[in-house]
Amino acid sequence: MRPHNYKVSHFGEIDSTNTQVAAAARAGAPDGTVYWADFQSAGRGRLDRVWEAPPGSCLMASVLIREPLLALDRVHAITGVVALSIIEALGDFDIAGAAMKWPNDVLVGENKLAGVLAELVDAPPRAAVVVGFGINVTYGGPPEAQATSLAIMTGRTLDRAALLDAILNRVAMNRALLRDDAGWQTLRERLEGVLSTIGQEVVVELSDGSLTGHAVGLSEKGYLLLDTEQGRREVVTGDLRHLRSTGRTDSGK
Ligand code: BT5
Repeated sequence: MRPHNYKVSHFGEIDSTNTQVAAAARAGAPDGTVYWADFQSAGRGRLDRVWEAPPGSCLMASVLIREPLLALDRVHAITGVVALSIIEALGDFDIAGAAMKWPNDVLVGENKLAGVLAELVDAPPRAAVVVGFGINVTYGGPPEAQATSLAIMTGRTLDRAALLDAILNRVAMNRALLRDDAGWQTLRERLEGVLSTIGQEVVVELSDGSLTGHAVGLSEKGYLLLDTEQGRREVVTGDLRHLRSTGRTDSGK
């Protein structure tokens, strides 16, 4: 059952649900505005990359989140809230095995099942975040991507509307964890629990070069902690590649 405070609109075709929810946000759309579409003609990933899927093969949706009292340094964790919610919602359908790759992917093994794209919308006085996600239901991803789908994983074709409802329910619960310190600690621990990046040797591409290290956990602020040859570093954002698993340690806690 869908929480009452969502206003959900479905589109056969749209350019990008993120683009259109952002436009709606600038025009004053309320918290909980959700657009989802069968097909996107201009679906977007991060850094001007493309998100693509044939009609009806992928759950593509964007949610408007207005958390006016949220500290600015917690806004980045909305991506994690949604990735965690996707993984938990899959669990509601008895689908296990999905994990989060920092900062915004949901993987099965090393294959990409879903991507999350959170964008800050400048709509003073109530700044808002549009958070979109694409989850491959029957589409196995573009040829150049190392990807998978729920159908490949399970042999089942999930109902996209039912999956959307389950995710929206989880988001409603998990976003509340952002609002106070106890919730924040819980969220950090849950994210550490679903992050397959932790315990891996990784390379992060930063704007000024790359950084190789062992991912050990999330910092107090919710950023990725890497043990590198130059010591422990906190990584705020960047493109990340998993090199190999080195096993989890508790040193990041
Ligand atoms: C992401 O970007 O993974 C975020 C994707 C967010 C898509 C949703 S769909 C609803 C909403 N509206 C939008 O316009 N966007 C959001 P990034 O980490 O930059 O990954 C992008 C890369 O994923 C591409 O360069 C491809 O290699 C790959 N890719 C594209 N389509 C894919 C698919 N269907 N499955 C798996 N990988 C894909």
